[in-house]
Amino acid sequence: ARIGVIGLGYVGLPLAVEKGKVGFPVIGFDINSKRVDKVNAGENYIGDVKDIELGDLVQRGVLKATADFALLAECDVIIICVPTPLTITRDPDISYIEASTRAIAKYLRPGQLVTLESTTYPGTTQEIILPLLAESGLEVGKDFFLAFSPERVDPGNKRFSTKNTSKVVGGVTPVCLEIAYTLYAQTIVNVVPVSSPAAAELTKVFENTYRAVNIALVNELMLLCDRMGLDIWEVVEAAGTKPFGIQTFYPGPGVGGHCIPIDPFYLTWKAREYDFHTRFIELAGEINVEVSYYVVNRVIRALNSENKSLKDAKVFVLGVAYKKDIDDVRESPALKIMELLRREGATVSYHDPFIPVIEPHGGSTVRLESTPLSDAALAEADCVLILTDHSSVDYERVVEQARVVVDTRNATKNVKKNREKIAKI
Ligand code: SAJ
Repeated sequence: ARIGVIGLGYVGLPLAVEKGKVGFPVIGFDINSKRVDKVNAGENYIGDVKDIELGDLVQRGVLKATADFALLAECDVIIICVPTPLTITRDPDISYIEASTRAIAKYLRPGQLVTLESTTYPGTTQEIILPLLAESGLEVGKDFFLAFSPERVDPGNKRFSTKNTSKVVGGVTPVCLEIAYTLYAQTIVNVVPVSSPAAAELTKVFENTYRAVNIALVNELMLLCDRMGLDIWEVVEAAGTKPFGIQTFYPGPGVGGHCIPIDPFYLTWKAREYDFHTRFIELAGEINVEVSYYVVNRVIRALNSENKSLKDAKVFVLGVAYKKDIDDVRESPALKIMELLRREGATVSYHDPFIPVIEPHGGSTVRLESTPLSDAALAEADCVLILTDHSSVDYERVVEQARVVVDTRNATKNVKKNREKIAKI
């Protein structure tokens, strides 16, 4: 069976390589011609994909990329892995899913299986995709087959890959489920069938909402611990020793990435259609946003201890990626925090080994480049602010050179000397 993957991003490209590696001929579709050219030149741009594997598959003609969606007609299986962001009013933006589906409908032919993998609100497959495909006149479950199966890749996770992460699948009809199940079972160790696409859609949004609310819980405790003079990091670690106990979450400067800050809003948006107000989930979202403002407060307090104010202070941020050892700055709380500091009159620079440049984006028109980590850069800052705890940074040196350090990730936990300089959230 020839497989078509629409969307060659952090989900689609690893998936295309996985399918290619087990022998399926794969066509990758993307509207971004630069990406198409890179893939066809064997040039990898996704951290979780091995350059050599991509290059080999392209070389052997197993995998090719195109922006010509007419080639969808050649595919027996079509997997949609396009982004599902929020609009500026923080409503679900499924325009990429709709555009992909319209392209598929144009070339839909008997025998094709279409599966959606993008994270979205429960009901998308049934209410949006199915009608668009049915316009072709073909009948679902008879002429073509439709399913939803969420991707669960955890960017940068070395232990769990596409292959050994259980795969949940929901089909529009029993035959759709059976065919989708068979497809996934050929390359994934454990496939978990559920009764409908909506059940599979909700499973995924639940998983990420679960993370968001648990992160909000430790963030709220972090705010309380600050007032009680307790160390939240010690408490979280100790609580983690409960047998079969809690999954350990850590406080931070806020939540970033393309999933955790976004997916819960897909659910709360859909819930309103059923006159249901997901208060708990929305409150968690508010707390995860509030902590970014709290970090600014901690910087102000650290500067005050040096008889300095935020105005005209030099703040040197260490780590802007949305989480450690990741080269992705999307929705990173660091962007918001640096903007807030600048608004208060601080001069903000940053160092991040994974993020050489921050292009102007929604929050600010400033284009920033990563400052090389030097003793001078550390010493001349009025405050060093650790927002992401990349493993490659020498925190002993950071604390030694800095005047004062605000650490939002407990990155300095192993630092022995100069601990009086560290303000831990
Ligand atoms: N964060 C905390 N405290 C924590 C955990 C995370 O503040 O205890 C922050 C991180 O710093 C980051 C944000 O939350 O800014 C999201 O981190 P994350 O690791 O939960 O999220 P992603 O988007 O990198 O990956 C997650 C996957 N994470 C894990 O399984 C650990 C998983 O939920 C999904 O497979 C993936 O999103 C997705 O694509 O949906």
